[in-house]
Amino acid sequence: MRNFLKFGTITAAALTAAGMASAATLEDVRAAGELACGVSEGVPGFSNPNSDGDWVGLDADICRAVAAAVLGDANAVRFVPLASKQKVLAVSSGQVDLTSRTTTWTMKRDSAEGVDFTAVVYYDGQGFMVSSEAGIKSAKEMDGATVCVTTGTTTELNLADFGRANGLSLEPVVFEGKREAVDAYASGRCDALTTDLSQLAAFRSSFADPSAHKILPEVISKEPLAPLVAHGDNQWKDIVTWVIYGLISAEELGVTQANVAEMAASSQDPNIQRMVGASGDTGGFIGLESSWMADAITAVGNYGEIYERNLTATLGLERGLNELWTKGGILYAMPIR
Ligand SMILES: N[C@@H](CCC(=O)N[C@@H](CS)C(=O)NCC(=O)O)C(=O)O
Repeated sequence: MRNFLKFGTITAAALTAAGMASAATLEDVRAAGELACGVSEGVPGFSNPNSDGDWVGLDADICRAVAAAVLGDANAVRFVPLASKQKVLAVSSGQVDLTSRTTTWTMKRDSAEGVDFTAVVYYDGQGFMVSSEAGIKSAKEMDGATVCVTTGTTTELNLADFGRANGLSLEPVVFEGKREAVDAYASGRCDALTTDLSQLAAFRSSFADPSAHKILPEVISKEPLAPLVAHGDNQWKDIVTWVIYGLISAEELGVTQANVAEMAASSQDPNIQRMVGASGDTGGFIGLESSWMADAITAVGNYGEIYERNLTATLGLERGLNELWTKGGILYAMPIR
């Protein structure tokens, strides 16, 4: 009961703060002329500053697509790096308009922490990375191991569950930020590093000698990663959700960054016409211009192009579950009509 009350208070406070800031997020974003987008502290492939200081990656591109759809300008994004433990509060309190940052959609976050998740942009799962020298082939051989982990993540609970379910004593070594956790692992302070598999691949690729580290085969959890917005502004949630569905639908329909203008001018496919603003007014359903998706696709390409550019080309991540439902994956966008 005490927990329930305490929780209720936090939620109400978060909602009040968010409610004030977000009842009309679309108007706020238009007035500001920019989208405040919460990103990671740096995960290659998802959100990471490049050598010019520009944020690149799949999560960063989702924000650019939303800015293009809402403001007609993919560059009108203010990227706000957030540590894991800040990522939910930053959006529930209105500090950012949207968080697009390797965040797992869980019941507790979605229902009791003042935020709403939009649509999954990457189906992930948690795994382990160990030194190749350790000669370990399976996470089940890790009894007695120390494991570096970041606080405020789903990772901590999954690690404890996995240890208990398999009768393994796994000692968590908990860090406040990702940099500390990764550095501690790299310097040999822990036997293993655990987080989402995509992040393990990203961190491994950033090491001087990636082959000195290996990712174990076990996938110990479901980590559906999705951008999140403050609870209480349905229109804003619809906007972010449908931009994501639009990017996935564009891949399904063969609309690309290179052909979108031509498609808008001459496609005879009614599904394409509705999406790119050539017929009907799908943008109007969510308070945007009819060119909302044409602008987003022109800026960043369709989901497949975003994935290829950020995750296949740089990290070699296969599509796997993140392939379209028509090609054996589970990506399935709701119809735009
Ligand atoms: N998907 C998980 C974990 C994601 C996560 O943030 N992981 C840590 C692992 S090291 C992190 O801080 N990553 C780097 C970053 O996002 O800046 C969650 O939503 O809790």
